[in-house]
Amino acid sequence: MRALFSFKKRIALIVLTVLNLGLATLAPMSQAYAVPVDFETIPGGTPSEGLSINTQYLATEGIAFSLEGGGFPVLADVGGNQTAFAGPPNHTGSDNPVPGQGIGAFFLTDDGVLSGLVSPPLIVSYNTPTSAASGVILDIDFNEAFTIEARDATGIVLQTITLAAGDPNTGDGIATSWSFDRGVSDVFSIRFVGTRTAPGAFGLGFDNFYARSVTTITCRGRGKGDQDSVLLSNGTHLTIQESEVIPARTLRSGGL
Ligand SMILES: [Ca+2]
Ligand SMILES: [Ca+2]
Ligand SMILES: [Ca+2]
Ligand SMILES: [Ca+2]
Repeated sequence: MRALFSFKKRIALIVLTVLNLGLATLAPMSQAYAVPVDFETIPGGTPSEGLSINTQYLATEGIAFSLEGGGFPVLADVGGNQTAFAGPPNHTGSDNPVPGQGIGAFFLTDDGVLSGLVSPPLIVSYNTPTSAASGVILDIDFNEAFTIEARDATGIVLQTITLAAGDPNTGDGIATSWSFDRGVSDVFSIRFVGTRTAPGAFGLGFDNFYARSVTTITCRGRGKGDQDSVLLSNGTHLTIQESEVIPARTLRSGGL
């Protein structure tokens, strides 16, 4: 019997047992799929305002960050110096989201300079392609618009998402969710670019980034000790072993 299972639900039901991959391979992989890149911790470092983010997530997520035209994005801290956006009340706050947006203490911005109406686009590059990604963009207000482009290996745009001020769940200090799930792993990079024509200053706020997602889990076994094959969105196969009897049912696999 075959079924599709939500990875999150499955992870609560099973104990992952690596049968055809080394443990060293699984450890970063399970971490990558279980939690987003939220910049509250940095692999190999400590988060701080202005910290350059480039290849810190290459080993764990298979991604690298850069700015189009050269250089790298930097971390912004909530509060403190204003380097990314003006939040509530009424655009007077310093890099502060509306309470409850799940941003924590740190997020990613562009060049860390809040001035002018343009900023260099953020590029996320993948070492192996993904089919899906999701995250949030902060403080889309005034007449700002963000364009998110999923691109192939040659930079051709495969899919575009546009987030514009005035859309549902946008506004001063709001974290606006975005996601794509193409069903085929053909995305080698994602480009984030924002525009604004209203007087003021433009800056990027980027957080809670799921770089990849499970697309399909094929379950062959139902009984304790049975083995299932898990196909991850990057094309990697994992074999898992049931730790208990799983009732037969079908669930759609959602983006993590
Ligand atoms: Ca964060
Ligand atoms: Ca700050
Ligand atoms: Ca804004
Ligand atoms: Ca604002």
